[in-house]
Amino acid sequence: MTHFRRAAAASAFAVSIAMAGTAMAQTVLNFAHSTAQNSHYSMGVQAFAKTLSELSGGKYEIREQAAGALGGERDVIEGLQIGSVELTISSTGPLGNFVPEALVLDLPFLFKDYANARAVLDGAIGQELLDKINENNLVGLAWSENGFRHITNSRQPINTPADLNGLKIRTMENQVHMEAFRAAGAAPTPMAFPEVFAALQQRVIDGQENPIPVITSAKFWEVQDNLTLTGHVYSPAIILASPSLWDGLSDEEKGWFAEAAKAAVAATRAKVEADEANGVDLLRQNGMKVVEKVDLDAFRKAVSPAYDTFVAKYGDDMLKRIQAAQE
Ligand code: EAX
Repeated sequence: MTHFRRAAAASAFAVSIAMAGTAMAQTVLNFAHSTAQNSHYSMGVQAFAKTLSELSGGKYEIREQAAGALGGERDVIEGLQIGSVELTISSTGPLGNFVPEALVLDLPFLFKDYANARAVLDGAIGQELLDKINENNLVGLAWSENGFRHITNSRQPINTPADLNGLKIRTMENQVHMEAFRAAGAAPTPMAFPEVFAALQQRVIDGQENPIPVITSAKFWEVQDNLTLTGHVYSPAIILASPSLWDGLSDEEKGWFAEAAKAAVAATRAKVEADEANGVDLLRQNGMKVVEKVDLDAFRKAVSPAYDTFVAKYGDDMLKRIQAAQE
């Protein structure tokens, strides 16, 4: 059954409940994401569900669709646009395909640390990008978090960019990331996240890159031997709603969803912090070899052509403003 038919069936489920008995009058909304149950995203969905149920007196119930149950992130975002899915938390990986202005966020080494990234996304620049999202048949509820991305692989420890040479590294479906890894000498292989574990297991690809919360919740130690802590990209996540859901809400209800999104962001960020504190040890305990001392300047230099390509295509206005906001 294709993900669209699955989503359509699930949405029909939401509608049928409402018709079943006016007394119940409950609407069940699908909230999809690509990571495992109880991952950083899942904590956000659970907080969203709790807050929305409380504020709506049980009128709205969230049905978590974890681990790519409704398809990869790009599929789900398309589903939001046609109304077959109601809510998602997604990385910005595929978002640039729908909102090119958001691609700036995927430039490597753009954000200095979590504090700076959160401050920029919670501020005027973050709001401006949410407004751009709202112009593209999507509803941006809030900026959440995926985390700083690191490289794993099953071939060899990666100490320098030269060690990436010829490695087939899975990237998100994101032109900035593909350009960065290509420039660093790897063979970037764009792929939806739900396909990554099997592709690593079957050695179709050698490696991938993700934040610690994703590497741990996906148990990548089962298919990867090496981790290099490059922190090469701060990966935001975005909480999105479908316009067909949003346009049917009253102003009061829109306030409930906004509050629920705030609770979701706080829960996800807290889980990211916990995973950052304990995750590397967990990966080591499960047999991964970890390269911690990384020549970041060498990696910055190796991926810098991605900036040239980006600026040539999209200009440097927003880029300069994000850099200035961190000074
Ligand atoms: O958003 O595709 C990815 O590598 C993402 O980091 C993952 O789906 C979580």
